[in-house]
Amino acid sequence: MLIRIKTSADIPSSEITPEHVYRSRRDFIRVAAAGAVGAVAGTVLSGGGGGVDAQASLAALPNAKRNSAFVVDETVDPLTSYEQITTYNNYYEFGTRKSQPAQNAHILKVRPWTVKVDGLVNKPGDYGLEDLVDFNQLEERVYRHRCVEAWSMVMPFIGVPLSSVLKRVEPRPSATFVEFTTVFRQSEMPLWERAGIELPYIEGLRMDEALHPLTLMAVGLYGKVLPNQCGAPLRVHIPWKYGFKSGKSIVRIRLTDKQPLNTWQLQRADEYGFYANVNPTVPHPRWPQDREQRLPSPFKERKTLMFNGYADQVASLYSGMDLKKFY
Ligand SMILES: Nc1nc2c(c(=O)[nH]1)N[C@H]1C(S)=C(S)[C@@H](COP(=O)(O)O)O[C@H]1N2
Ligand SMILES: [Mo]
Repeated sequence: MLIRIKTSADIPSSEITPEHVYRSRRDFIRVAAAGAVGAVAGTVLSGGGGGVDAQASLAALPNAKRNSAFVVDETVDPLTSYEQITTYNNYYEFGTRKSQPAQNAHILKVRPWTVKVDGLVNKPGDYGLEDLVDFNQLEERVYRHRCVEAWSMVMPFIGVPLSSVLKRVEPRPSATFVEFTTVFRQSEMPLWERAGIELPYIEGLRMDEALHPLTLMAVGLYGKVLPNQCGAPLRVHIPWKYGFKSGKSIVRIRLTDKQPLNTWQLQRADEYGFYANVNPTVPHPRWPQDREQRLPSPFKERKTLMFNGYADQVASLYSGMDLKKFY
């Protein structure tokens, strides 16, 4: 335990902004302290074993420089705490309750990691993570993240644009969509049968959405590699879309000329579409979408913005489309 505490407090500093380092240090120290209390009490804090403790030893990504073109006004959108981001998750393969991924996702082996790239692409193959993502070009970006369930967070991700990943594998001109398949290993997912959705989890983007500079392939959070419950080691984040588009722990990228059937659309097509653009004017059939709960607030006191506040950058992708029809 002592060793763990020392490791977690000894966060190597980095080129990330000072407030950020301060904040992540403070959060890690808090997590480490909570872990110590759990150990003293004779239980693992998470109850499911090791989740929170494991985070304390995540590798730092010290070379990621903050890209000031992709940040938020933190006076309006303060960063959500590391603790909040990593203990309130949707990752149904590890349990459908928000607290369960933090307890169970550590079982997933994320190293080594291979991503199969196939379909309409000039350089198909099985790529190691480092062959797909240039770890010398990592950027830190602060993105809003809004779930279709109407809660939201503000997350300091580290990653590279998806466009840089696609450039390496050379999509053919005929490729008009990208499909992501996420990891499905029953032996490492004790609760998979209770997920209630088809697995593996599948998501997709139209090619112009995939190539949009906002679309991020994330490998890190708060200066360190992604914790498993947040989608380690590779997760896509499309900040103007509902969170379910952000496939976690991606193992396959397929280029295609047909619109992929994403998991939630397959599950309930009348409730979840392919586009899933954040849109306060189009209610979900069972609840409105015009307000949101910015965690940890328990209230929906914030107005949801069109395209989650990214309308200036992305509205043109959808000009002429009926967004009530293409929800
Ligand atoms: N493989 C997989 N990816 C997934 C999910 C999931 O259940 N399985 N949930 C999605 C949903 S609904 C949301 S809101 C986000 C949640 O990301 P977070 O836990 O980092 O907030 O992950 C998305 N990616
Ligand atoms: Mo979600």
